[in-house]
Amino acid sequence: MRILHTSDWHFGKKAPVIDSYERDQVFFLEQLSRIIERENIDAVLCAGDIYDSGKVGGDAMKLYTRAAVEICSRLGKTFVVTAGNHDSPDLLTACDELLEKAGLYVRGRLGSSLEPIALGDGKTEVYALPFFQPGEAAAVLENEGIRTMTEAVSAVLDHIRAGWDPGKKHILMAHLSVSGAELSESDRTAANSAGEDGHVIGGSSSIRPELFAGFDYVALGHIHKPQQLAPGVCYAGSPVKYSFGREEKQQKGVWIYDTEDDSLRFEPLAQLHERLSLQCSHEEALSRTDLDNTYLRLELTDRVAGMELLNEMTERFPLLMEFYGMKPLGEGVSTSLSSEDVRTLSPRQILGSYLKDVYGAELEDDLADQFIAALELAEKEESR
Ligand SMILES: [Mn+2]
Repeated sequence: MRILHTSDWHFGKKAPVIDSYERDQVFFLEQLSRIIERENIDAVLCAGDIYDSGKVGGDAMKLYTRAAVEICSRLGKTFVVTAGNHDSPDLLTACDELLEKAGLYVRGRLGSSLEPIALGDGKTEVYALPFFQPGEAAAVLENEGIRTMTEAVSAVLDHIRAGWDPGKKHILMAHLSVSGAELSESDRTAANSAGEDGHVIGGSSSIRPELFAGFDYVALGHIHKPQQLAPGVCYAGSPVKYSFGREEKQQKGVWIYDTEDDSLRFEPLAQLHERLSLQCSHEEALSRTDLDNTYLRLELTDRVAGMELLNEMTERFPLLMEFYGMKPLGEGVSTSLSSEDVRTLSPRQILGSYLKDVYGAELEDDLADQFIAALELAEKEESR
């Protein structure tokens, strides 16, 4: 059996400027179909966070439906989906018994996921764990001693291993933070467990890769950077670059695991839009003509941010998602204006002196004009 492992699609995720990442996600689904056909994949596993939230709109649901119909109906493959922390288990598991007849297996809660899903070769079993809390494990396993997440995962895996047929291949799906995993800025929830170096903290109470001993392959979701933590223990990561920072340079992709020879391969995914954080002068920014198709975070190092400048940059870079002007000179820098100056100088002179002291910048005419206009408007409002 050839298994394709993906996760963290985050359909319905909102985006600045472009509203949603739908076009990027469609671009991913098209690549996914081609990979499934070309690589003779038998089963596709998506380890949680199909949706970005439990309250997604119709467009996101259509996209998921499109993926499921493509994989199960047109391509005739098995598709296993688990609920991540962003998903609504109830939304995902609607009509689940009917869907199984079509090859789509959905697991939303821990209780129903402890029984394996038998794949077509009769020799491979998938244990598809959704995101869960220690309390759920304590209730399902009737073990009140379970308090922490590590105890919960450990008890659930012991329970599974105690009941399985040792003659078969065992694949685990899970949606959680495993120690040592490298995080990205779009890992909103997992970031709570991050150390200063941007990795999930290890230690005695953390979920270590060794906990998964005995499974032939572990298909993880939750962390957005694709990575292999230990032999056969992998995060697939999100298929789309959802944040600036570390994620800009990541190679997105899916894992392909073959149960016949235990081989594991990373299949890269292309991006419809690359992402870039650019920190440069106004002049350098204007010289870039290659960024029309790039999600951009721009910081100009020699201009104070104002509406006029923002408008200029927005026109120049259609996919500008974040914009910053120059930063103040440093902590504790303040203006040299005296109270006498404030009384005697004109508003334009006061602003000019402030920008020079705090930013080291010259006052430009357009910014001064906007400032004066705003001031006059405020005065008019006040005198009404
Ligand atoms: Mn996620």
